[in-house]
Amino acid sequence: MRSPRIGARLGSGLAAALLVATGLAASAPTALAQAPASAYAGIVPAPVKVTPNASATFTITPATRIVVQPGVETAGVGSYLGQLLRRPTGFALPVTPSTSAQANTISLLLTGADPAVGEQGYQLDTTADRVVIRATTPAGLFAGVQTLRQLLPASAESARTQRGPWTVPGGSVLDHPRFGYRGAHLDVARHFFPVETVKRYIDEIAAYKINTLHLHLTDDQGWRIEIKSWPKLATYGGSTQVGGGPGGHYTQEQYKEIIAHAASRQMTVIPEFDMPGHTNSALASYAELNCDGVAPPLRTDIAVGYSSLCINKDITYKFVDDVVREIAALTPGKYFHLGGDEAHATSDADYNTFMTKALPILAKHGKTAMGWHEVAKAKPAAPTSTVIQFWDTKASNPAVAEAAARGNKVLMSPANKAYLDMKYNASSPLGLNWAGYIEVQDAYNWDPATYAQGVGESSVFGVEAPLWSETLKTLADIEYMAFPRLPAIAELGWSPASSHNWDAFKQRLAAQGPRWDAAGINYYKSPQVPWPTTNPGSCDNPAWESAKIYTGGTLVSHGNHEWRAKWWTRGDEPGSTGRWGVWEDLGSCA
Ligand code: TNX
Repeated sequence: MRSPRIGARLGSGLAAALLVATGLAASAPTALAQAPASAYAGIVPAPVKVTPNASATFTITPATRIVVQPGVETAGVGSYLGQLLRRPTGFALPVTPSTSAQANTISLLLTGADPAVGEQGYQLDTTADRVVIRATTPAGLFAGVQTLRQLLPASAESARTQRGPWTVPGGSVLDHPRFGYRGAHLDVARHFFPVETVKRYIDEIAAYKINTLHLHLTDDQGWRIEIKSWPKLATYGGSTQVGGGPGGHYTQEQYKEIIAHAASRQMTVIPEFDMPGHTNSALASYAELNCDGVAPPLRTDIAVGYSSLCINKDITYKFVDDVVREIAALTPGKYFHLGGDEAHATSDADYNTFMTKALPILAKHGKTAMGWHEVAKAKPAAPTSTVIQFWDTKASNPAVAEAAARGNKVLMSPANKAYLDMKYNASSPLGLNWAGYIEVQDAYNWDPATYAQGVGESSVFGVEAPLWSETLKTLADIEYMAFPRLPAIAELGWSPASSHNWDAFKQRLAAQGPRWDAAGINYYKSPQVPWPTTNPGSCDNPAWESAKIYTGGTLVSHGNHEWRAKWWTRGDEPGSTGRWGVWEDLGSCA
């Protein structure tokens, strides 16, 4: 897996990636050969256009300042950039408002951007004495900041002060997304995740220009948010989870905290309340929601399709109205997801009745509906404003094609490509496999605009990577399933279709590995990706050897990091079991 020739292979791969990303013709090999193994060629998602300038390098020093266009929103992006860079550099990096770029600054400006950047794109120019990011919106500046991060050494991702130097290679980027919506979904119902875990996941996916977090807040096994008018939903319905653990729920204050954190990462939260199926936790909490007036027991198994709200009771719609009213009032985003999937315990006629009554409740509270693709079958048809989330494993789904023909937009999450909870292969320790195994190349090799029959580019709302949590209990578990596949889906959502190329992508992905190592992200080291070779012995410790026995407290170097054995270990590769595994990551050696 780790051959000494990887360095050489990486060099040529980077040149190939550069070729794709810049759109240069294959007839310019000399120019490419002269280009350094440029950080510009390693950016994920691939930018629309990069133009490295090997003769200039900007270096962040203790005197560097961050300049922001006057205004609160831009100041927010500036202070975020400051937070990112202060920890590894140890520099002060003050943020000062000004309308122009100055020497020894990183400037975030809302003026002068190439109009091609649109609402979410940016332009980044690095010369010897400054970095200037220009955009038309704070979201664009934020995207530019994510690109800048990837131009810095990997150790810039460390939470502890590192040595530097903090160089940004000279060059320019002009960039804008293919789709306006690039989402990640997180199931906090099957296993509950605390606020800090959700915030950390937001931070990790924002780095790949994901701009929407779809929170799956309710399911059979748990109701995860306080509803003041129906308090038992959270206190009882949220009191367990898959496997029988204690579960948990967010207070409305905590939900607002998640939304505010997402907003500071230019990300919108879409709440999902899955109905009329996937509702056992609600039915267990309130007997009156059941047709027979009897509350079922809480469930901690992973079966699906057995629960349904009682379609012909008025109280069901009072319940829907109360939930939507309370949550809509706390949710700044336009969209509200009503689930609608796998309602196998609801007859088609009842399903239609439910959607006919429930969808207008969303509109009444000022929200536009999203639903899993079963919603496309509802009769009368859901309004054309309803976004249909495609999760099929088959390319042919006539109901979705008909909805697209009526004018509904379709969010692409095919389960056999984009589901981050599917195992990578038969030996993956986590995940399910009902939609197949999804290696990194499978997650990457599809086109959102041609995948589903009858759903062309103009019908595609965007892409989303769902992460269901039946088998996932911790942040490390989430990270292991999301990385490296989430960046693959993020690239499908952001990068031009013309840049799509697995051989180039895997090289760019490889360049992310040291960043995840430095950040302490627990990723799957797919054998499909030529991760850079390690740099043994660059710390003042012996290199880790897989055959050796180590006792607790021993220090080794591995993957350009320093590690301390937490207890007796043999054969456990540092980093392979997560941040708090057998080895403690003491940080990058850089
Ligand atoms: C199907 S996809 C589901 C979820 C499960 C998931 C597991 C969809 C809309 N429903 O309830 O958690 O499979 O992969």
